[in-house]
Amino acid sequence: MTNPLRVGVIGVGKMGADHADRVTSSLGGAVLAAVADPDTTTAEQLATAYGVRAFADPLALIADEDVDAVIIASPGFVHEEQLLACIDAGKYALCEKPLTMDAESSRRVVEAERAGGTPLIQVGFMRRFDPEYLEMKRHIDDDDFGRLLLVHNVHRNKAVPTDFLSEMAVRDSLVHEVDTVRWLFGQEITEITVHSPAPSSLAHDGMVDPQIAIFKMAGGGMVTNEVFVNCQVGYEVRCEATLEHGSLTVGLGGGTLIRSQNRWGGSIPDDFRVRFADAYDREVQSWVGATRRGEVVGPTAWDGLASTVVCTAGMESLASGRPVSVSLPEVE
Ligand code: ISE
Repeated sequence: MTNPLRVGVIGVGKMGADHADRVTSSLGGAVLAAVADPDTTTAEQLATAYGVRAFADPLALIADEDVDAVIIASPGFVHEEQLLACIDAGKYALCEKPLTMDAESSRRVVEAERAGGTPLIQVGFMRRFDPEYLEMKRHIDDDDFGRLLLVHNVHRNKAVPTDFLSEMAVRDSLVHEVDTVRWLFGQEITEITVHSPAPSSLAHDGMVDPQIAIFKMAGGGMVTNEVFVNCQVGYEVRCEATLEHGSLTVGLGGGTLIRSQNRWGGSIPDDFRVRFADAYDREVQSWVGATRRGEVVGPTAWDGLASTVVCTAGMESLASGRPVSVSLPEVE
């Protein structure tokens, strides 16, 4: 492909608007062609700001002949329909997580993609593009410190709205740790347990927050995860890997350390769009390059399916308090 990739963005919430901006202002090889959202007022505003077309119907954007490839940043419950339409139209898609809402619908997407004969879908697990995580992965793969034994993750959001349910801490937040450790270990998760400690008084009524999730990996390694989405402090994501001859930590905060007025410290970002801005840029740039070459790189639809299966088991464990075994489905 010699012409720039004409990208359509579906969903004009925070992530969609960020991606539209990214495609327009900071990437090479791509132009924004259109945006789509049933919220036509916001879609029109964004489209006018960038001088592109607005669609009320995401499926019409996917079918449009002047759109080469699609970024899906709509809510998870419409992903299946939109991904199937992309596969039908033979268009590459970068889809924000979760791939879909449950294991069955994720399986349908993977099967449709396989039946079409060409991999087209990348899932938006942006941590795989974060330089610190990439360095950790390189050390593990190069065997610099021996075998990977354990991973400890911390995932904290400053606060979430009152319609953010306990299950969403698994499906929408923990899903990143699920993908990250599958990638770091190069293995599947075979069991998940989600514990419900006494909740923070600042969690809204009925919300289990924080949560502690434990994963067992296929090779016998284990992973601990704290997910705390009303931590009040800011957005903090840390990951520590324990290996035979050392440990590696990601997310300690690499910003400027300020000493002033008898205090010292740095800053903590408000949300993931700031913490992972660079990773998102790299992710979307890599997707644009791969799409122009006719390839999919990074997390695939199968990775999306695997993470959905683990999170579905995680939500079951959250409800029962018991370990739940994970087995990935056969896919045709
Ligand atoms: C949000 O949807 C994300 O994807 C963020 O990366 C995650 O940290 C946050 O907890 C989710 O709610």
